[in-house]
Amino acid sequence: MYTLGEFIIKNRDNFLYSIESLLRLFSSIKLASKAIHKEVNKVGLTEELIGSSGITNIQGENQQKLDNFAHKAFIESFKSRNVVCGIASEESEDFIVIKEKKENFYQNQYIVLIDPLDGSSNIDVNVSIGTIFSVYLRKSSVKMDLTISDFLQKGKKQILAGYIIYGSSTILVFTIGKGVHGFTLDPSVGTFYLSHPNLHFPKVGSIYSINHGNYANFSSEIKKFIRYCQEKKENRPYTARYIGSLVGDFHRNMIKGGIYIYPKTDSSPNGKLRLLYECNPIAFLTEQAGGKASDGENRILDIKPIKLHQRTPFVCGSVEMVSKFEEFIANYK
Ligand code: P6P
Repeated sequence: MYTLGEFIIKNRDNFLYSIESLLRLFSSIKLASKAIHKEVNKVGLTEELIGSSGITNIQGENQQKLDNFAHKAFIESFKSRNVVCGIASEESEDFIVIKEKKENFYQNQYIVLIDPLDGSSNIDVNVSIGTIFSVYLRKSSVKMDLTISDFLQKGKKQILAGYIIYGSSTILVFTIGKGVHGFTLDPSVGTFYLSHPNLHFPKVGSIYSINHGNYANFSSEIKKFIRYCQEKKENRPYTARYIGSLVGDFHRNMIKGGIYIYPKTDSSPNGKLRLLYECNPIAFLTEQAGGKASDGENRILDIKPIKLHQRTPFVCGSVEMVSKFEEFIANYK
């Protein structure tokens, strides 16, 4: 079985940039994800990382202690590997500049946008949660200071995207634009091994993921699509599966076939999910796995970001299911 490092070296020709810098990026991601894995697996045993931190984050959400731990773990690990020049995190209002050590002045070309711990309301109830990350090359000259435009790049400019799912096992899933591959952590040796090569969405599936609790707030076309999923016809009714953790719902749907929808609602007119560090990386993975990702009308990876924490309606999954959803949006608008 290939380790993550062996896999990257074996497929080095697939990466357009320095393989050393890619290995450094992954070294940072692995280091932080192992630290989070360790805490997630025993969160019920110590008071120190369970429950709320008492802080309301930039999203106006009640930050969990483990959110803060995960945020710090990634910041520190990217700093220590000296490969990233800037980070935008769900847990911080502004982007974070990482001062480059002179000896690597030309190494630190990478911009990371991250949701350090997505689905954290599930931490205390032992349901899968995840980290989602998105990587770009900086746009501004290395001789200049970073600017917000380094972070507000279209999703189609991503060079690397992925997630770590902390569930019954800890799996790192990523793409560099040459397919989607999953690596499972063997905690006994602290190594990620290739376990899911070339992950691919089935063209059509039988799972739909949406929060039915918002039904009263959905537009008429969303309600019609839900009723379509539920009617007895062809390969329907679909099965409803929604765990309140994007990474968990996405990972299952990519393997089994399905569609995940977080549309706009009365209370969230732009949807809930954030474009830069949730929808763009998941959309890159979706397309690389043969699926489709949009806001119901526009391809996610083509959306020009305006603000760091902007939200967007989001649908992703098996091509035929997403296309049918988009048909409902177009026909009943
Ligand atoms: P709701 C978690 O907060 C998250 O960002 C996604 O991981 C998840 O799919 C969604 O929000 C759940 O939101 O409103 O259905 O509880």
